[in-house]
Amino acid sequence: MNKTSADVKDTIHKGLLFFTGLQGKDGSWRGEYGGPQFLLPMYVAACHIAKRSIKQGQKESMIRFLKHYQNPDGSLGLHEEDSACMFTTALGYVALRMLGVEKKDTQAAAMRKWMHDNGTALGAASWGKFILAVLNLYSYDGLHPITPEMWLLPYSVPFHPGRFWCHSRMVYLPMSWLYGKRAQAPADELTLELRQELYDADYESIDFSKHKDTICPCDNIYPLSPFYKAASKLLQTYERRAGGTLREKALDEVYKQISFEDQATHFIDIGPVNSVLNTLVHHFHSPGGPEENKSFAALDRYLVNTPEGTKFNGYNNTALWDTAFTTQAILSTPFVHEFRHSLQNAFDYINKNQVLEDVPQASLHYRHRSKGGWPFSDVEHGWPITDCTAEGFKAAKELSPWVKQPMESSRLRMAIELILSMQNPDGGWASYEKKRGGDWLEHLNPSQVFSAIMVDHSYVECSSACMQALSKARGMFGTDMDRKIKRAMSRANAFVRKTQRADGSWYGSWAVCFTYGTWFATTALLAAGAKNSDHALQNACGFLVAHQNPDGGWGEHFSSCTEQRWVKSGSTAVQTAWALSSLVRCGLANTAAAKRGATFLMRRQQEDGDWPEEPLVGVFNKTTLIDYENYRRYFPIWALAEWDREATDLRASTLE
Ligand code: LAN
Repeated sequence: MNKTSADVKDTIHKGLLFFTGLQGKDGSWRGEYGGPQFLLPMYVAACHIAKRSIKQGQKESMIRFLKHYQNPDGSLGLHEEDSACMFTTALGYVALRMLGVEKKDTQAAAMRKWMHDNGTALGAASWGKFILAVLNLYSYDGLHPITPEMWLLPYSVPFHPGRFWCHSRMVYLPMSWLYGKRAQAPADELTLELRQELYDADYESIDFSKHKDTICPCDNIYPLSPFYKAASKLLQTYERRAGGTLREKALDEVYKQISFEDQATHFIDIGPVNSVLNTLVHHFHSPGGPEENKSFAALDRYLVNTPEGTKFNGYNNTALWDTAFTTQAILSTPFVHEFRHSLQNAFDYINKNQVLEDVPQASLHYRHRSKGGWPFSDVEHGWPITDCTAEGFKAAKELSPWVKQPMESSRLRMAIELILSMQNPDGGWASYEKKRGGDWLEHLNPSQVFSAIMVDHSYVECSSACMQALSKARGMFGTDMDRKIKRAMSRANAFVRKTQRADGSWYGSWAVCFTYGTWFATTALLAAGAKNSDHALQNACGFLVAHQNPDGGWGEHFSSCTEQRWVKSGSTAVQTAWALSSLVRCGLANTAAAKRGATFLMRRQQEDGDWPEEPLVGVFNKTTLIDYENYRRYFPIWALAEWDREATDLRASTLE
């Protein structure tokens, strides 16, 4: 099919008509955020433990989800596209049974068979064992200790939990309370049945204390380190004697921290896992009390009905992130005027969802400043993130000429001050906070299925977003600020250059993979003033061009993330958009490679203006895919608009 340059604008316009139709009343865009398969089972477990009934229709929809992604061998994966994992299969099986699926159901039977063929639930990764222990389907003796007294250590101790990456910190916090109490649901009839179904020996005869390290090979993605095992031995000795006033004091402190997190986030909590675990803590602390009720009410916000059934989202929503990117995409097109109402509404959302206050007594709760930041979702959630702050700032600032009342300069300034306060000594930016502990802490990672969860360290994506925001803030807030920005930029520039790989690419941590990392990194260097002739940029573009598929698109497989090398796959619109935008920004719009990339994006668009669903591209902790539903919509629009603006030589010619 021959496409002409008029078609590019047509593609962009059709894409915008479709996508602006999906904008919410509050001005935001938000998408499905499923992917991980351990979240819904945890929620169902919490409902079972607290005896919260789930409506019949909802139950059926949850069952549909759990069955939909079952692998042909009967197992469930860690995420929707993953092969077998004992952690999720065991929890998924338990959830199905709790939702009313019978033992003899064909799909349940296939799951059970897979578990039994693969060593039973005794081989589940540690979070699986933990949830089973709370359900009274596993013994606390079979867990590595999660000692709450750790929270009483002085912060100067290099492994104080307050130094952990906030997501791990906030997951192990309620785990330590539940562990310290050995909180366990009373056994009911279903528990007794499940005890027989999950294991191949009589439950009472299993010596769980011998199974701390039992692990199914497919769950042993990151084996426990000898260092962790040695630390666990020490804690086990301690746990034999733990109790009395010290334990009480530790549990009190942990409970205070949990309550603080609930208050600060309106019970949404930082993420899906601690929101379920905090709910369980409240249940065991004051069953049926107001905290338990508020926690359950907040959990509802994570549930989402999809054609594949009810999922439990990986965050309360994706609104700020999606809205900030969509805004920038629209602003890059020639149709800004036509869509200005949509932009005004988007601005209102961004404007309303900036965090304007620090949390009270931040340091007592191991919290960094928040004032001026933007979260991933909304201000109610309230945890600011480096790159969300940066994207929020960029969107808000660039919208200024198009909205009735631009954001006040003092508020934009607050965002820049927050970004500056979060720069790491290595020049980069981490996700939520500054890096608080040494890399050696990763040896204490107990999860077995996630990598790099112990400390928040610098990421090229977060760093790039911050650098882009800083570069746009130049000249806005006076000479003193400009000096600070200049210093920060030069350190950041060095960080980005240092992390470039020998092949010219950058590794991306939060999406698959090198197209994402390279898009951010090249944009960062340009923001820091690099010229197109810069070797780092030329090498990056060389890398991208070398990996273009014959159909003109780019596609890398999820295993690029784990293997840390380009693993080729069929072209996707999202990855093609990242690659194309990188080439255009580096001055290569007028090349055959860019033209072929753009043509691929145009060909891929559906009649209705949307782009077809693609394999998941969001990632966390190297192993788990997560769905950024709207990436396939705004990134192609954005990349095509950038290309259309720059590709002067090709404008008149026909695109094959
Ligand atoms: C997210 C969601 C947003 C994401 C970006 C802002 C896109 C990224 O640029 C930085 C990292 C961040 C904030 C991120 C980190 C990991 C999260 C929080 C998630 C992928 C959403 C869910 C995931 C969380 C860790 C899931 C729970 C699992 C644990 C291992 C604690």
